[in-house]
Amino acid sequence: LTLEKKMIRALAARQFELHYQPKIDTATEKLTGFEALIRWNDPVQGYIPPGTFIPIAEENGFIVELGKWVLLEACRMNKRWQEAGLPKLPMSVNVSAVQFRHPHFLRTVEQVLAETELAPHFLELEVTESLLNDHVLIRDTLTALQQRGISLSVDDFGTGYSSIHYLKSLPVQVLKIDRTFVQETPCSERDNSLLRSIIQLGKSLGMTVLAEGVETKAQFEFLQQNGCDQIQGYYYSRPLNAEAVEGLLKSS
Ligand code: G
Ligand code: G
Ligand code: MN
Ligand code: NA
Repeated sequence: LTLEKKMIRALAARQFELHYQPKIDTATEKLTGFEALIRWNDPVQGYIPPGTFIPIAEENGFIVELGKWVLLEACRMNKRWQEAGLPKLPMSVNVSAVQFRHPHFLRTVEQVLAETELAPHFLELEVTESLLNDHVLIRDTLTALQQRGISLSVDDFGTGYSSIHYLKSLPVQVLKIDRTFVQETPCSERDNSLLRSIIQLGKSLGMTVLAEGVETKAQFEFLQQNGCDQIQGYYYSRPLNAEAVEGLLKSS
C-alpha cells in the first residue's frame, strides 16, 4: 500500500492525533496558549512524522480533508477544556498553503467554529511565510478571518521570502521566528544580532513576536532581554498529549 492510500485509511481508522505545544509569555513566564501539532500513529510502522506525510498530503490534495480534521479536533478539545472550567486560552492550528487557497477554506473554518461553539478569538491560524507572496489571492480570506476575530500568525519566519511590504499591509498579528535563528544563540554574536533585528522588525510592524525552538535557559533569557513577546520550545515544554495538557491547565 502506498503512503498515500494508507493516509486516507488512517484518518477513518483514527490513527491521527493531535499534540499541543505550550506558548509562554517571556515577561510573566505564564502559559499564553498552545499550537496543535498532528501525529500519525500507524499500528505497524509506528510513529510517522508529519514531515513525511504532510508534503504528500499537500501534493495529492488530501491535506484539505486532513486539515479540516485538525481544525475540528483542535477546536473541539479547546472547547472541552473551557467547559471543564480550565483556563481559557487560544489554540493555533497550522494551515498549509494548499488548504488556505482552497475556495471552501473560510466556510470550513466557520463550520468548525459553529459546530464546536468555540469563540473565534480562541482560534489562531498559522500560515507559512511564502503564502503571503500570493497577497492578491489571499488578502480577502485573511481579512475575512480577521473580521471574524481569528488571529493569524506567520510561521517559520525567516525561512521563506516574504516582502516586508506584504507583512506590513496584510492582517497578520503574530511573527513566529523559525527555530534556526534561535539555535546558535547566545553563543554566536552574529546570530544574536540577527535575532535582535528580526524581533525589532516584528515590533516595528506592530506584531507580537514569538521565537520557536527555545531549548535552553540562556536562549530564553536572551529573548526575554531583547523584547521577544513569547516563546515555544523544549526549554519550557515539548508538545503534550491531551491528558498532559489538562494537567498543565489545572496547575496554571
Ligand atoms: O511537530 P513537528 O515538528 O513534527 O512538525 C513538523 C512540521 O509539520 C512542522 O513544520 C509543522 O508546522 C508541520 N505540521 C504539524 N502539524 C501540522 C498540521 O496539523 N497541519 C500542517 N499543515 N502542518 C503541520
Ligand atoms: O513549522 P512549525 O513551527 O509548525 O514546527 C513546529 C515543530 O517544531 C514541531 O514539530 C515541534 O515538535 C518542533 N519543536 C518544538 N519545539 C522545539 C524545540 O525546542 N527544538 C526543536 N528542535 N524542535 C522543536
Ligand atoms: Mn507552526
Ligand atoms: Na516553525
